[in-house]
Amino acid sequence: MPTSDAVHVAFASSAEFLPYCSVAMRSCLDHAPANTVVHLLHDGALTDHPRVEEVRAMVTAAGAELQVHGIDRDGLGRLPVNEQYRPVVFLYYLLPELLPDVERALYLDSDLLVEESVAPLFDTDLGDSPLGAIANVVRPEDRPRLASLGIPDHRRYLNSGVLLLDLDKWRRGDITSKLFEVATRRADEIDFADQDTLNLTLGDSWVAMHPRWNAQYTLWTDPDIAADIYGAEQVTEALASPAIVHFEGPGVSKPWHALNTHPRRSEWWATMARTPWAGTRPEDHGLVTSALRYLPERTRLRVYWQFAQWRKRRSRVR
Ligand SMILES: [Mn+2]
Repeated sequence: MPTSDAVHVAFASSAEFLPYCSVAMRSCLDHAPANTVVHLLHDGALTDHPRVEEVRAMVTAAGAELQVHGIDRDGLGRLPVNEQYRPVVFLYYLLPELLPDVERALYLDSDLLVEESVAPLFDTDLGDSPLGAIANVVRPEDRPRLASLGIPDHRRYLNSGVLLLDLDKWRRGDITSKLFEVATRRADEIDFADQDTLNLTLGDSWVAMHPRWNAQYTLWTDPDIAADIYGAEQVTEALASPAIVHFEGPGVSKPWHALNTHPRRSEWWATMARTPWAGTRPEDHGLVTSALRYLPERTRLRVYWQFAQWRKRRSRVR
């Protein structure tokens, strides 16, 4: 089939995240249209990685095609990276040049679970905008930070976990260069790597899509705050039938963590069982987290946090 009619879905992964990325991929393929091309972006860590061929076999068996794109990390310049954000999070910025003949691409994070076909999302009318995205649920305590960055309306701060890129418009507007320029110049102010940079660079020029396409964890934990962003009706719809569940946030927010309690957690593990990483154990699975499961949720997370701090200090001493 001609590549121009294909649905292009891009993921970016480190070696460490490859199992989680493959769950996101697997869930996408479970509902994929026949003409799906999956793109796996990496910063060199997956070159000759023994398990990439297992991922390819999974994608091919689902009737889709896998294209792997290795990017030389020296070419990325000085980026606002830290312990949580590695250069790999910026790789989707390069999609317009990696896929020069492709008109649009969907970028998906590795910490999500796709629940239905992404074809309608891929076909979203973007009008004159270069990007479709879903607003981030910004908690009140996080809003002053956005204001200090120069983002006046927290409802117009996008979450970068699910993005629809009009690659032609990105190429025409040289958006990739602008993003790297902002990321470099404002590196000291930027906390949320690619996401802050995208918001600072694109400002208001993105189309807000329905939150069911990027149903963030905060919909479940803070539905009232989410209603302030999307309206109560969209929150109800997203919670009732999320099309893509996004486990954003650190540590225990991830479904692969031993202390995660998201309602879709077991579905995520059932999907993991159908990847090359079937049989993997939860992160931090052990005596401590097993014991902590008996505590009420609030206490459990506080005690776990103290335990993690203690463990970190101990490992520094050694
Ligand atoms: Mn994410």
